[in-house]
Amino acid sequence: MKRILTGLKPSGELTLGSFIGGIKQSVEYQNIYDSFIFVPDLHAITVPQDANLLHERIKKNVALYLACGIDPNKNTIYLQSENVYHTNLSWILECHTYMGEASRMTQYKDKASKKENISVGLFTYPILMAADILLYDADLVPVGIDQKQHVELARNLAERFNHKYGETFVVPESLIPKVGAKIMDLQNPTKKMSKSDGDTKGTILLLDKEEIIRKKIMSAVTDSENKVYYDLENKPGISNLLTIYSSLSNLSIKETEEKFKDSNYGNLKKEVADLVTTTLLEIQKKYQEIINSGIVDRVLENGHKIVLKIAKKKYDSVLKKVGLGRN
Ligand code: ATP
Ligand code: LTN
Repeated sequence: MKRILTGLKPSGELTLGSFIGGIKQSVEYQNIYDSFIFVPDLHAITVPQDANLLHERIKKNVALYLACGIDPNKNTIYLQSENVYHTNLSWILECHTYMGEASRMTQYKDKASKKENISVGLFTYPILMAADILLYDADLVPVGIDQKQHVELARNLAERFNHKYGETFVVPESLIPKVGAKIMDLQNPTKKMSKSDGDTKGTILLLDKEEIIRKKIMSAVTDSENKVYYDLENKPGISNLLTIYSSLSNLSIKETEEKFKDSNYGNLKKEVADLVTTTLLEIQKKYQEIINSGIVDRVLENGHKIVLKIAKKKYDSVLKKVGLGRN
């Protein structure tokens, strides 16, 4: 059975984008693949974090994974920072990464151009991500389109390492969802809906209250044509609403367009708001049952035990090949 591995970093509250572009896919994959899902908390500190909030969010995210349908019996669920082999392997991979290829990462260039005093960690994090993946021989890595380049880097590093030292790593492939690959900000639909950019007016959080969700959707930015059809370039706001509807209803974009072809923008927004609130209220109900039940700690303990063994074995073989340690 192929192994699939993914993670959502706890850099902010999980959003509708995280659900549609990430978690929802994983819920489907868990039935067909050997599934690993983790909290890449070390990735969160590439940008400044409040320690208390981060602690809280890590547990919250695991509870949300479970509430969204990630089944602990079908997934190995774990916390990255509890397993030192991620950072250990990352160092070895860093020493096999060229400055040129690391500098080409567009997400880094984009983020770096907008901020001052960025950390070295923000620059090297795709290499840590490669370690996250290669440590477990993952065949498939479901990610949003923005992360494809990072999975490419992991592929290149795996191939380079295998070529130099002999077969060591599985060369992973990214798995990009066709619909809902990118959910955009409701206020600025040419920008990804993000959990970490501070402004939450255009971002639906998975734990937002119903009135807030409705308000955010009803005030989504659209255009002045008042005709519903999918056109990413000229109608990014409407296309985004259609994408959200399509992803949550499991209708295709074509079918969704057809459904709303005679609707005005107000009606479309109302229907999208209904579907989003129904979906999220159900998740929130389960979340409330889980968050203080002790399940999260039990799941993480169990996952930790499993991944530590796998990671140690892989890391030891890497040390040996590279010539590190006493043999
Ligand atoms: P941020 O929201 O802080 O920009 P991120 O997307 O970089 O975070 P994660 O939350 O770790 O980081 O992303 C987990 C997965 O969910 C990634 O594969 C990412 O592409 C996907 N994802 C996150 N936001 C969206 C979105 N708005 N639309 C589609 N997929 C998304
Ligand atoms: N870098 C990713 C999160 C992430 C990840 C991973 C995803 C860290 N390690 C390994 C898949 C596999 C992000 O920022 N979205």
